[in-house]
Amino acid sequence: MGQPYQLPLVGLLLFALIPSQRCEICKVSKENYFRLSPLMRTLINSKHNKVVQDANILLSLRLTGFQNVSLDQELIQELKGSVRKSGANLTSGCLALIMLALGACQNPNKAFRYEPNLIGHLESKFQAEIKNIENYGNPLTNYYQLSMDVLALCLFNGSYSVTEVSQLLSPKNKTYYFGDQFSVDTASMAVLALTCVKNSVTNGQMESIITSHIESLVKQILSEKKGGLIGNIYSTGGAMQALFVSSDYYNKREWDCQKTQDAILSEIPQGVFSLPIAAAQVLPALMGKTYLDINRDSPCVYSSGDFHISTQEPLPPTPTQSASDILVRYSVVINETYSTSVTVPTGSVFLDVMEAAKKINETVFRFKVVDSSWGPYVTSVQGLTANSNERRYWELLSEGKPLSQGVGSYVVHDGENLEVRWSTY
Ligand code: CBY
Repeated sequence: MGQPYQLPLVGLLLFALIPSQRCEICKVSKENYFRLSPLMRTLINSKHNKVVQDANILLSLRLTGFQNVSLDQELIQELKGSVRKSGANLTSGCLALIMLALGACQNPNKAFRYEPNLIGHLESKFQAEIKNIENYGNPLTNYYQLSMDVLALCLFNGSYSVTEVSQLLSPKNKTYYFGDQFSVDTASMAVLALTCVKNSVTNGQMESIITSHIESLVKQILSEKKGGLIGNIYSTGGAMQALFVSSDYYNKREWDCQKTQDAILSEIPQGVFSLPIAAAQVLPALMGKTYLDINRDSPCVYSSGDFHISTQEPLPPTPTQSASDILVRYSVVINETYSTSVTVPTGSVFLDVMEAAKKINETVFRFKVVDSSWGPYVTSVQGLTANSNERRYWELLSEGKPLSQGVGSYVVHDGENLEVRWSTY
């Protein structure tokens, strides 16, 4: 073969190598930091008053190195206060998250780490989760929180049984499914936890069992690729973290990290990360960080220099809404279907539709919500209440498809068919 033919071949070969190289260093470049500004603004301007949300925020800001001393102090005090005041009532995952946030780096001003009794506290909460599985077949909370428990115990030298953890987070059975839907969020958190555990075991047989769990979970996470996203927009950041730490277990051609990053970046201006917890969960992956980077010996870096964030509220989006009303159909599905049509102002959210339906027929459409870090969560409709021991919940759907936002965020459209369905997960 002569020279002229070889050149294009060499070019082709180099081109084929590019994606794998890109994947290793997949983080937003300095020139693109301005695209993260809306996320930063959301984190900084959020009202700091919800424990889970604020633990997510502190963790995210500390991991990404974007932090200022006063906000750091404010969040630390708040989280320490909640542990002291209501520690016993916090869920295991919430406590684990607080530990991850407080332990994410050392505060240079004080020799502060985390409350020493937090580890013991988490160990007993984790045991209570396991007891509940033994008694009722399901954890008190869910496997996402269980994975967070394992991650925190592993990173901070808490005690747990490796054998128990490997059984608990094994990819078989219902652990990773809500109904027939694979939970990318849960699997990603489990990959992080299992990777930490794997790195700490010395028993070769145990290591290979855990490795096979990770391999299988990674395969399933990758099978949820949709365009650039993995699962949905809210699970993609976590999935990226899982794929960062498990690059030995998939072929580089199976995942184009840059494409995933671009897909997320292009959604930021649409306001999809306007909930502080959503912004906090996606940010570490965009900066190339994972929850395994929580390093006990690294100092907290306070550097806002590269970001040039003004904490000013963003300009309100250009009004695209007209003052007109829209008509939607709303159904409550148990065994029977109870339907009605309601008129709500343009720009209304799912919750407004539920309120309007309740006004039409209180008996059929009455409901209760509780506040959560992701906004209002529907606990009961017609007096039927969600229950984690029975894995029962109220599922939200539009045109028969599950929604990826809660009732307080999902903006409804004219002519849409909305549904709350009594489901199992
Ligand atoms: N966090 C947790 O414990 C929550 C873990 C989580 C996997 C979470 C998603 C992922 C995350 N990143 O935080 C999760 N959801 C769980 C475990 C659950 C179940 C809760 C059961 C339990 N006992 O803890 C359950 C019931 C299956 C569930 N989520 C229900 C719902 C629906 C809520 C409807 C209602 N009744 O109000 C809903 C709206 C799905 C639907 N179509 O019905 C839902 N979840 C959604 C959309 C979400 C996403 C929120 C996105 C958003 N912008 O609002 C989510 C990020 C999350 C929160 N759920 Co759940 C998943 C996603 O879409 N990527 C730890 C703790 C310390 O707080």
